[in-house]
Amino acid sequence: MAAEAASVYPSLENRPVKGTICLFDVDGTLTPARRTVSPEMLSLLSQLRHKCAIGFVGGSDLAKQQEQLGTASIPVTSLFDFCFAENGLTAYRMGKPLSSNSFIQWLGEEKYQNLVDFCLKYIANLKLPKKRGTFVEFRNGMVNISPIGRNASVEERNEFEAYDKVHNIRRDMVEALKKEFPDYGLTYSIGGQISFDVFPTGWDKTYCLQHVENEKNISGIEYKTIHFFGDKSFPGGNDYEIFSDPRTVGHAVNGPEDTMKLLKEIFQL
Ligand code: M1P
Repeated sequence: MAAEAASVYPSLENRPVKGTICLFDVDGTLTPARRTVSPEMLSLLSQLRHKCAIGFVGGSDLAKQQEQLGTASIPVTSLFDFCFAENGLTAYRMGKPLSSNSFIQWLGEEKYQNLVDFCLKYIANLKLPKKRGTFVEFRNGMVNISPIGRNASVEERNEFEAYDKVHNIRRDMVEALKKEFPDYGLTYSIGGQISFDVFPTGWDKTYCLQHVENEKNISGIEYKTIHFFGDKSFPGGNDYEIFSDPRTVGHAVNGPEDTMKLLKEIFQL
């Protein structure tokens, strides 16, 4: 998608398929896991943006989505009409920020420290083929916990993922957390390869839909058809809630190629 193309999209009110928006998960849907988007995908998204509104909704923070979807000279916020990082807790509409929310504000310092201390002790007692660094990543809207550590290389990630499939490290840790903090109102989501996300119940990807619904108060557009594309749309996956939400038309995909195939079929691109 050429940088200059961003300026020639019709305004949201003037898109041919006006009441429709397509929302995409990022990892495994627009890009291969943790990798960058292909030129083919960007070109298809650009074509789609001439027809209807487009947005992404990712679990990671905006910096990571910038790495995966944008370039040094192209901000990711110019490539989509709506950018929902951290499930929409950090949100942009037409390149401008919308109201944001934070996990620490919601949970409070004391409970947060109880949670982190428990996780670090639990991980200290785990025996794994490898441990690296950054076991807890504090984000605006959630905390991300990784038993191997977020500094793992791509190879180490793949190794952990395979190990976890057999030994259920993440599943067991999530069960232990649920047991320890039953009254914290938290949801645990195993979305990627090496970690799981912890956030207030209801702050899953459906959180971003309030911004989509609020569009009627901004431009007057009511998005009656909200397509969602995600590769983790199965129960327990981090796309499941928005995929199965009655407000969306959910599409389960098995990678970027599959997403492109579906888009071509649905929108005759
Ligand atoms: O978008 C899916 C997940 O991607 C990453 O997971 P992992 O590092 O385990 O592969 C994380 O950014 C996670 O928060 C996110 O849900």
